[in-house]
Amino acid sequence: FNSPTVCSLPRVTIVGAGRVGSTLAQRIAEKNLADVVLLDIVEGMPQGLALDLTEARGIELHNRQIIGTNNYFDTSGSQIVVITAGLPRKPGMSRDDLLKTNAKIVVEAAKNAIAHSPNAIFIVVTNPLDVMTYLAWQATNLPRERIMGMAGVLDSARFETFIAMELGVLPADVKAMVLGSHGDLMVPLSRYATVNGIPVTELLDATTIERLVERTRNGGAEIVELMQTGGAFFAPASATSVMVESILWNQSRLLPVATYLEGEYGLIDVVIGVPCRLGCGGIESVLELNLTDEEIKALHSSAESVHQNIQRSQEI
Ligand code: TXD
Repeated sequence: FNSPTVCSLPRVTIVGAGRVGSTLAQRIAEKNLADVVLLDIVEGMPQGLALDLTEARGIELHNRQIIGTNNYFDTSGSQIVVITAGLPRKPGMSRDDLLKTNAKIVVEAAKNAIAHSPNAIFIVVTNPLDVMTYLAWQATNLPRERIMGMAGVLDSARFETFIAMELGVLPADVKAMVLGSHGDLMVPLSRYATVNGIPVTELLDATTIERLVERTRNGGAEIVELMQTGGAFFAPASATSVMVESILWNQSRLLPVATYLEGEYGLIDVVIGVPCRLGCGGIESVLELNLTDEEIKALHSSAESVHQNIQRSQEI
């Protein structure tokens, strides 16, 4: 045989080859979405993970390339860059406790990655999510369509899971949206949650729904408390892969995405989760839902806490 022709396949770079990053690499490769470059600051680690994932290709029946590296040069020409680099929470820590350390890491990662992939769409995963997305947006100077944060898809999946568990129905039949910041002030929209179109409010009483909302708000901490070392990573990786897929395959899915707001919902110069249509250009549009006064108030206090942390981060 002659050497195979080298074709240009979609490439996704994941900065931070920790638990979320490496699981995401596995999801992207095994779903056949793109070739993956896994980058980490720890020498040898991303290379080892990439080799391990590569050795599973024959069994998992895919042929995606997975590269491990410590050098941004190897990330060149990526269509999507996902930033998961940073520290995760320890028991008792809030996401905001990570602010200082992770701000430095994310800004540096975003600047390095954009220098090598000037046309990429960025998805930030590192906590505190909304602030990190804002800082990455500032550091890259990208239009808001091309830089976003993942949290709402995960928080919604958690809410859907708890509803499905309560009702004993298939999780995929439950649809819900959680807006706002990724933290205690997130805004699960119970009145829009359905089981195959039937409003959850018809199926569960208000006290039960409130209990499930509380569990959703506490979803990340519940796992941190159980695991004691690090936080959730399987569902976060799945949630991120859905956003990657919607962008690469131009699916135009309507998902809760952390985005820079320019007046929508009466909010300016802040990043929080709202429904966005995700396609090959990134965020194709931001949907302004009709919210009740109470929901708007909750969204605004969520935004206010992000705003305060953005201010704190600028003082660092
Ligand atoms: O919903 C969400 N957005 C989240 C966010 C859901 C789950 C996890 N969330 C956050 O993602 C979590 O709070 C952390 O801030 C990140 C990554 O979580 P993960 O659990 O993957 O943390 P790990 O396993 O510690 O991995 C972090 C990796 C680790 O391998 C470090 O060596 C690497 O990041 N790291 C770096 N890579 C490149 N460059 C720099 N500077 C760097 N610093 C650390």
